[in-house]
Amino acid sequence: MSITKTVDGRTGFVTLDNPPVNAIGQPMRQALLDAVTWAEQQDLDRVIVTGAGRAFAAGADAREFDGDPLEPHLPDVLDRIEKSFVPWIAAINGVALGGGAEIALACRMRIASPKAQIGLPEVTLGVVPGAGGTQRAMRLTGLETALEMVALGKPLRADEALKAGLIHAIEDDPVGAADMVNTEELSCVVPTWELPAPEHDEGAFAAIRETLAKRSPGQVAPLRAVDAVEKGLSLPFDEAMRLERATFLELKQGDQARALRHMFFAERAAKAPDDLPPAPTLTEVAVVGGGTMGAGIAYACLSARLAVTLLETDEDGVARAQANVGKLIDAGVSRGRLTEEAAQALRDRLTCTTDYSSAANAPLAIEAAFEDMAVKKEIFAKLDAALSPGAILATNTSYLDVDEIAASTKDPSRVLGLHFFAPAHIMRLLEIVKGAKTSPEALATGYALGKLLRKVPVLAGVCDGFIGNRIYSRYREAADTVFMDGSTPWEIDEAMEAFGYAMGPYEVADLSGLDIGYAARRRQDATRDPNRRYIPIADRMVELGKLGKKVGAGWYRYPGGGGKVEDPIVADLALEEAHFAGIERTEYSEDEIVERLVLAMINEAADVLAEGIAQSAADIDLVTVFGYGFPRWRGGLMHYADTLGVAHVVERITALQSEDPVAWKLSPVLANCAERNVTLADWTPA
Ligand code: T1G
Repeated sequence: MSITKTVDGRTGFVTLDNPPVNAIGQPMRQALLDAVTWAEQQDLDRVIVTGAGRAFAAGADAREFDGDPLEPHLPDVLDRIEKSFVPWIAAINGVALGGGAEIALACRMRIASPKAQIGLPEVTLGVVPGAGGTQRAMRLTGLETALEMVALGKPLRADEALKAGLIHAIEDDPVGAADMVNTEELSCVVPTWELPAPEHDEGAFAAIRETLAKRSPGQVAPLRAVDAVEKGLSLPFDEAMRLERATFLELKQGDQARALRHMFFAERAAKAPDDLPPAPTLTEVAVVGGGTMGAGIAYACLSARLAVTLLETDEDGVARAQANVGKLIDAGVSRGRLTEEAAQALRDRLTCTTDYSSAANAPLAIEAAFEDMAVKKEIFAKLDAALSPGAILATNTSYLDVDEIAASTKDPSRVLGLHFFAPAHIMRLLEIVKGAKTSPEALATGYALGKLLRKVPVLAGVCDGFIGNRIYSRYREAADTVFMDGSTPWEIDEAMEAFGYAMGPYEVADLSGLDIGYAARRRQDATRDPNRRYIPIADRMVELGKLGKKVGAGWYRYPGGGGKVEDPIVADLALEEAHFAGIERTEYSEDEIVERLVLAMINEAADVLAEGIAQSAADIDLVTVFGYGFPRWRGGLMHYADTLGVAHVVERITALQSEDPVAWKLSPVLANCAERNVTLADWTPA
């Protein structure tokens, strides 16, 4: 299916019909082109184009972008529509994005339903609009709105689009309204391409480029979209269209577009495995622990319309839990995300209590208590006693052994890990940790919750740190090694921010607290390889009470006012420790810092794959981007490794072995991929 065509009187109706969101592939482009000729043979005074189902059109079919462009090309189709003697009206019934919006912009008129959205999000896929978005939008809305649309990719709601001049009207029935437009009036509407381009405005271009420098450093497409608009101001329309198209074709083959397309589809592929039993319908859950994580999880569940019984150990805990969730609800209201009525509905669905029997009917309980095995076992024993034998019991632990917790319950098959990331109601990643005895039903319940909360679910096996924290621990170790051997936290953070992280590892550690890493290292003392180099600086920081921003000083000092300053004591610590260790410190370049930290993560991630802790390289990409801030426009850690080339990665890690053969022991998966000349994306256990 691609479009359906009907005639009623002198009105032709064209419906874009390619479920689920009318992506515009080659068949639809051909059918649209044919429909223009068809319409010209029907004695019509208009064609109304609309979308079947919930969308008008989601844009060009991004699955075609890896291959050569297939005719007819969308700009040519839209040129035919725009210049036909039968005027087309877009009845925008839902989202009109990318090429979908461009179809609408090429129509003579645009009438949208109140819930419609119109946007040019191509930059989120690493490209620019390729069918007139950079040239037509500005002719309708003026420069500032058009620049924001093409460079930031944020869609306009119908009311915003009307105000901006992008559409002519908002109607509950856009198709019916389009059919009622006075023919005379319709014939007087100037085709978009004939409208004058706006005057050049230095300030507008400077402003958007300044915004991009802050919001999307390193990303190419937004800047090129702005360039296409700017160049279009002084070119004939057709020439400007050719320049836009050339930019689109160039970018779609580039690393950043490939990376962003990879993330787009990987995120949508993150679903419950087909072989799991049908997901249960969840209407209520129990959450144990009303601290930061528990309150965040409870708020996320309340926001997904679940009833929540939040269990605490005593009345003080109950009051604290109530207050923590209440704060999140109030913040939702103050930020305009929740009406007071909606907020009250959340409050009405929340029960905070010490009485576990209140949760007797909950099909799922999520434990989010203190990270101590004894505490967790005690909680699971109480859940075992209070909930039904079929209830699924989940722990939010970020590193403790899920199998050990499961073994303490009557039926370990009901136990799994649901590892949320702080803030739990905002971070999209959810690691679904499968214990040795976790049943398919338990996993199906975990995925069902993840879907309800609109999380990105990733299946993880049991090991210290599962997927994300295990890779992150190696990242931190590599950073401390570079620090010990020559760089400063400031230099390391700057290097990783230049690579694309919003924040470097030292600033992140100051935010989360150095005591967390300290506890992790103490936990690993008993099992750490005695031959593995150990960097003691972070321990000394904790022993000095430098726990991070929460105490005003960690790797940096926070003298108030929001900024951070380097702390000479920290640099002295490194010098002292390096002296004790007899190390000749090195001045690492930014590239050398990035290479060491990223290769360390790639090597560890390859071992995570080798051990079956992660199911695929794409899953590791989801974890690193949605849980740890790896730059999305690099496609996630393993996609980035494939961009570097596995052979190059192996060669560089091998070279680093001369510095430390233990830390740089090459993962067998990397060796295997290099040997078989396969990408990490395509790696499967032999
Ligand atoms: N191409 C291919 N498949 C697409 C697609 C697209 N543009 N958009 C969605 N899908 C698939 C998606 O993979 C999923 O597949 C299913 O549709 C439902 O999507 C020339 C060059 C429209 C807001 O960037 O933002 O036009 O998993 O789960 O949550 O200038 O999809 O079911 O197999 O996301 O309701 C520009 C991308 C393209 C918009 C709906 N357009 N899509 O969200 O459903 S470039 C975009 C979205 C372009 C032109 C340029 C969302 C949505 P599956 P979904 P949803």
